[in-house]
Amino acid sequence: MYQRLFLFVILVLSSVCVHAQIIPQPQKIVYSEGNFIVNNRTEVVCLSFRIQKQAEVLAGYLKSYVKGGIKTSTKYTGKNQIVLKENNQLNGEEYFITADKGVVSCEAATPAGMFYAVQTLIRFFNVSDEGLSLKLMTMKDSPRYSWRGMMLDESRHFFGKEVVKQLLDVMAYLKMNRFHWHLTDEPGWRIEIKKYPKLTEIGATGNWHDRNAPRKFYTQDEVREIVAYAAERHIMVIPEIDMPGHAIAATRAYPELSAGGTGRWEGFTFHPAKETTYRFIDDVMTEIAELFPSPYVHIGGDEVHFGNKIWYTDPEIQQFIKDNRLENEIGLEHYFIRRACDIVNRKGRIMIGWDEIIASGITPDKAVVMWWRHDKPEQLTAALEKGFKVIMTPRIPCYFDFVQDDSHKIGRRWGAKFNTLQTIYAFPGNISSLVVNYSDRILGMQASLWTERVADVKRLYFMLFPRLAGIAEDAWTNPESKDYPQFEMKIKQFLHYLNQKGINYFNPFDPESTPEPWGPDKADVIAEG
Ligand code: TNX
Repeated sequence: MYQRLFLFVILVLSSVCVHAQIIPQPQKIVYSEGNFIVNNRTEVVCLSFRIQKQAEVLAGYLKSYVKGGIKTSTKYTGKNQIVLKENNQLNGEEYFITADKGVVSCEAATPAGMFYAVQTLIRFFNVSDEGLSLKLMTMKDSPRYSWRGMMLDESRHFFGKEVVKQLLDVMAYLKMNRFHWHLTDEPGWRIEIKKYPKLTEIGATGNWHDRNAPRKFYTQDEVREIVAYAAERHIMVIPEIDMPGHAIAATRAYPELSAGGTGRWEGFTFHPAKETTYRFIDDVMTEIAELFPSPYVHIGGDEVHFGNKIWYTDPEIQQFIKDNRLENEIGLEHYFIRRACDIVNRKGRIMIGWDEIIASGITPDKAVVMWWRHDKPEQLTAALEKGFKVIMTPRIPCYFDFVQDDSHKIGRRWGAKFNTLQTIYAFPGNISSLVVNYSDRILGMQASLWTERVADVKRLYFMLFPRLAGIAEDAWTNPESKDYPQFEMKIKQFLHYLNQKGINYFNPFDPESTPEPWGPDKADVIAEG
């Protein structure tokens, strides 16, 4: 008797798990009684060439579970079939799945939508000794936001192609679709530019911890390989070439492009008053535009005031401000951004910049704003009110170089604030009125991982996981379909997935089981505001 009861409880529990197994949570699922059983007479039917690849992915998956294999067909019979069909009524990434006893159908308007449908379907099959089955249901799903991103800083530390590919795999698993690649900054320039070979001959040496670390960068072939790998997973790669500040790696390679300066800030900015600088940017952008099909190119634009002291005294720069009636150094900074924007636009791309660009005089048709200063919500308001499209990545809670547990010693804090899985999951609730009022201007959000204090892969994954799953669900799932206790259950399964892939993570349910990986330097321990 007790045994039966026990079995019953297990069954009920496992069906609860079936309901809760996927991140991000689909917008709507309605289950009904019964199962669709996959056997060796089941056919995968594809009704359109455009989505053929997804049919192959599905058939490939099913084959490994069904003795005697799976058939593919192009004829609809309505009996024991899994049907993939185009439905042009749906939006780009939207998909429907209906499972009844005779037919499972997946519908989407685009290959991206069908990619998500098939990935989802695969994860809803129950695997048992008898084979595969699927609980009967209808699912309607589409993302809340079109920009579901992750930024990786590979200038401070370089991780390389295999790591990036693995990250792209996990992103796709979480239905994330934008990889923002921070490729240049102070320690290293990480992308080959044919016209300026010294950028990587000289500029790629060193990292945040070690000025003399061996050269690390991506060749153009490797960039193409990664862009293609991402595209197969419906992920767009957006390069960032940071300017006019954070330019030390570039100015070390080509001192003639530097504005000068001393000590820590020597070469921090490009020379804003020299035509050669703008010619350089134009040339670099020509190669960037050839390599990246993305409609966007990110030009940074952040934190210029940190390192542009020399602008205030350099006679050539001061003369330039006068000649061009730029008023002051901030006017010059804005002039620089306008020129960069113009160059990017002339390559046929929309510029993205950090939220400093809002006041530069560029118009919303030319650029998109990335809001990062959580302590300046007025920047978000200003961008939206001016009509800019905005991507949200405020430090709190989207910067993953912040610690995720109070016991952690390496990484940032903002006063008492840091970024736990739970605070990430609550986003963007705290700014909801803006988010609602300007919903059509908010492209979405991203996690941004700066790597000053992330020197190796173990620590990289520790900082990213499982928090990235929080951003994935924030960006995909409407608030009314989100549920934190259920999300925590799914995170436990996500940790299993990471285990299988050999990917490191922080376990928020048992912090002691995953001690914080130490950085290479005692100075890594920071608790700054
Ligand atoms: C600010 S965000 C920066 C980065 C740092 C980061 C560290 C931004 C546009 N600039 O250069 O790496 O803080 O959290």
